This record gives sequence, C-alpha cells and structure tokens, in this order.
Amino acid sequence: MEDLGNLKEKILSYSLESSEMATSGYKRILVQVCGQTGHGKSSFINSLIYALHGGTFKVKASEATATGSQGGHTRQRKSYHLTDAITLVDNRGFGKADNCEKEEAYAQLGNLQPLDEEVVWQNSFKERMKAITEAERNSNDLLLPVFIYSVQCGMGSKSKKEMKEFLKNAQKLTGFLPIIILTKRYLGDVGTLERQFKEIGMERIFPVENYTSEDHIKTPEKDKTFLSILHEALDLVKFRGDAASSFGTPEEEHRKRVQMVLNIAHMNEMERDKEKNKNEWDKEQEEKKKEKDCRSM
Ligand SMILES: Nc1nc2c(ncn2[C@@H]2O[C@H](COP(=O)(O)OP(=O)(O)OP(=O)(O)O)[C@@H](O)[C@H]2O)c(=O)[nH]1
Ligand SMILES: [Mg+2]
Repeated sequence: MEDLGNLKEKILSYSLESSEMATSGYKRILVQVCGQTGHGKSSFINSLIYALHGGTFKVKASEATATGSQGGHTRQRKSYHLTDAITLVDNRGFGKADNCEKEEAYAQLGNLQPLDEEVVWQNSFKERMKAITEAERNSNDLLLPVFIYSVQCGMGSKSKKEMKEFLKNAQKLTGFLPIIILTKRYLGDVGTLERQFKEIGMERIFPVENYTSEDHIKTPEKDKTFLSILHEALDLVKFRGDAASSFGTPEEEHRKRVQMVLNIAHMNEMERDKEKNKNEWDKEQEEKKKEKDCRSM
C-alpha cells in the first residue's frame, strides 16, 4: 500500500483539467454513494472526509441510529465538497427495493434528481416524467457509482439476482462498473459476500469498518483503506478518460440517462397496470360467481 502522505497529496491535487474528460466538457466527479437504508452510506462519506482532511471527527452526513429509522434516515440527496475535483453525494437509500423505489434510485444515480433537496418517491410514470423534465440539473458531472452493502446483512439468492440487475443498470447509466464497499466488516462473513459480488461481475470490492460517532479513533490502516478507495476511484476515471471516445459529451450522456430512466419507469407503469387489471378481473369473476350461486339457491 502506498504511503499515506503520498495518497493524500495525489487525491488533493487531482484535477480533471488535464484529462480527456475535461476536453469533453466534464467539470467535476460526483461520487454517487448509494445502497439500501441503514447500510452505512452517510458513515462512509464521513469516513472519507475524516481520512482525507483529518481534524476532529465530525458527523457531517448525519448517521441513523443503530436500529435504523423507517424509510431511511437520510432523505435528501445531499452533496459534500471533498476536493475541487470531487463531490460526494449521499443519495437517499432504498428500502425493500420495490419498482418505485428502484426507479428513484436510478433517477438519483443518473443525476436526474436535484442535489440537496428532499427525495420523494414518484408513483406514476406521469409524475416521474414531470420530475425529470422539470428538475434543474448539472449535466457536466461525471458520475461514479459507489454501492454500499453491510456485511451484517448477508445476501440470499433473490437479493443477489436483484442486486446484479441494479448494479448492471448502474453501469449502463454512468459508464462505470460500481465500486462495492462492504461496511461493518467484522459483523458477518465478509469472504462469502466478497465472492458473491465477484460472481455477479463486480471487480473492485473493499471491506471497511467506517469511522462512526461511536468509534472514530484514527488508525493508519483505516485511513489508508479510505484513501485507497478514493485513489482507485480516480484511477477508474483516468482509465475511462484514456478511452474518452467511448464516452459521449455530457449532454449526450445526459440524454441517454433520461431515456433509460424513463424506459424503466414506463415498463414499471405497464407492470402496475397489468397487476391492476388482473385484480379487477379476479374481483369481477368472484362477483359473477356469487350472483350465480345466489340465483341457484
Ligand atoms: N460497526 C459499524 N457500524 C457502522 C458502520 N457503518 C455504519 N455503522 C452504523 O450503522 C448505522 C447506520 O449507518 P448510516 O451511515 O446512518 O447508514 P445510511 O446508509 O446512511 O442510512 P440511511 O440514511 O437511513 O439510508 C449507524 O448507527 C452507524 O453508526 C461500520 O462500518 N461498522
Ligand atoms: Mg444516511
């Protein structure tokens, strides 16, 4: 592992200006921290800030209590300036990941939901379309997905399938394979989880123990882990930058993202309609049967 001072210096002095990405019009990297509620997204953001800037530990991104809060503690899509080139985004976490919340997760990941405003789940395609087309947004951001998953939760085969779909869509939306952060690393079987994420095609997987308000005594190993993650993130950007021709301009990428999220929203709307029609048909059949039974009495 690289020397701590070196790592810090590299991250602090990193600038998009000299890269191909800047020539294409990208102005900053948005590290899009996402995942289910209570898995440690806000704590991960606090840990990155603390490892890079030091000082006294501050809970900048407010943490949930250990038992969690229904609907998630962080309800805004909140941004934190880390360096001139990097902004961290604490996206609203999703719960059981029904279609509507998943759709919202994609809208946040695609930067189609304004920063620093309350995130509200939209229930219909019409509302979704209105929110996406009306929201003011910055399409000059390069979006880098970071997916947070707690080791404490383990992963069943159903969630593994859902996770794969979500992470692959995240890759299509942003152009980057998500970086996986396994939080609460001592609270479960980290080896198995790491293997499961590899099996669904993930490459960069980092087990961490976040700095939290309960436990934030600095250690060189912890600092190195968080700084190395940032360093790897910049490395990914550099790699994609070297192949910038495979990336569209910020405007083209933005339009692609709008289309993709609206497509997902449309499919979900059709599924909801199908379900509604089926329920109505079932109800009608039941009423008809009751009527028939009455007449034959
Ligand atoms: N032991 C341990 N506890 C952690 C770790 N990360 C977070 N926690 C604790 O887990 C709880 C939830 O963490 P948060 O960072 O608030 O989780 P979140 O994903 O932001 O939650 P929402 O905002 O509700 O979506 C808090 O009590 C944290 O102190 C970790 O790596 N290890
Ligand atoms: Mg939070």
